Amino acid sequence: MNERFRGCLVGLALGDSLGAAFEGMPPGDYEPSCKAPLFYTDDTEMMLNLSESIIERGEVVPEDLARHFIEGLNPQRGYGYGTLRVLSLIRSGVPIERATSMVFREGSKGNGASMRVAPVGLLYWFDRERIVEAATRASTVTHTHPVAIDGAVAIALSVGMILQGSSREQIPGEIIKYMKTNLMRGKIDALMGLLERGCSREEVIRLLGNGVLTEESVPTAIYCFLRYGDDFMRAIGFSISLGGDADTISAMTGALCGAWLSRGSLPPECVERLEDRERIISNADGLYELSEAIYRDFSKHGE
Ligand code: R7I
Ligand code: MG
Ligand code: MG
Repeated sequence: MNERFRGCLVGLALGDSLGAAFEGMPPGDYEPSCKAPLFYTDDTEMMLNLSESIIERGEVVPEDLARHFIEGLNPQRGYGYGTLRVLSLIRSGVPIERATSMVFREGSKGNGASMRVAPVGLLYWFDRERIVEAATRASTVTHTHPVAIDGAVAIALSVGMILQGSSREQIPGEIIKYMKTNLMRGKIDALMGLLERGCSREEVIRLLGNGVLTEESVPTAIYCFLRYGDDFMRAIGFSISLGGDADTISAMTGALCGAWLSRGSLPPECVERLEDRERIISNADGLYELSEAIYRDFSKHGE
């Protein structure tokens, strides 16, 4: 189990850093390469900030999470405009609930909440209701649009179901039950259809998307995992070949594949070159320890 936690966070960071070179590119036959050092972007940075806040506080505490996002922010890592703006408003004293609706009226529906949320699925893997609740809380510090929340819930639940030992086929049919928006229900339904009949890269882009919005990237990443999840580099290679928001689609694909395969099955020549890998692994271990304690309590009280 500990190795799956590590696989999930290392997989996310690998996907992010391998995809970073292709963010904003048109679709193409790109080869992810581990020959040079692998530097991560905002996707991994926010995941680390979220993990560290959870480990310190034992749960998702929005004010503490905002503090970690603000203090841990390196503006060179390619943050979304809305997220930067919301964090800057919070830093200047605007309450979180107000700041999140000052950039986009209904709140951002960028994929920034989904790309970082995997630690929540790890923490509460044994309890879907808790995953939904905590993923929502972890999103709404920056992303309050219902589609952004659905995306984060979908990724966190997928991670949780992998750890519960669900088969890959079971995952989309389960997570669709937790989607609150028709848009995300429709996209997850579409991805199930594509898995059944097989399809080209162009169809994946046309029907699921490769963009920065939640509905254009979260279903795509889940699709990449479900189609190629037994082979990490193949899954990441496919997600990168879609172009568009390549770092983020690959980060989410990588988190799911890594949880599925465990750390030992990730390519060692890539893990070796990954920036901050010790910090990433230590976060996975901290989450594992915390999750074990919560799980023991959960089993004892039969909650
Ligand atoms: O969601 P967010 O943190 O961005 C994450 C992305 C990932 O690809 C990272 O790798 C990084 O590159 O950025 O940041 P936001 O700015 O909240 O959302 C991303 C973008 O989605 C925005 O800059 C807008 O272009 C778009 N967007 C919207 N457009 C119209 N209406 C988000 N919400 C809306 C909306 O409501
Ligand atoms: Mg990024
Ligand atoms: Mg991105």
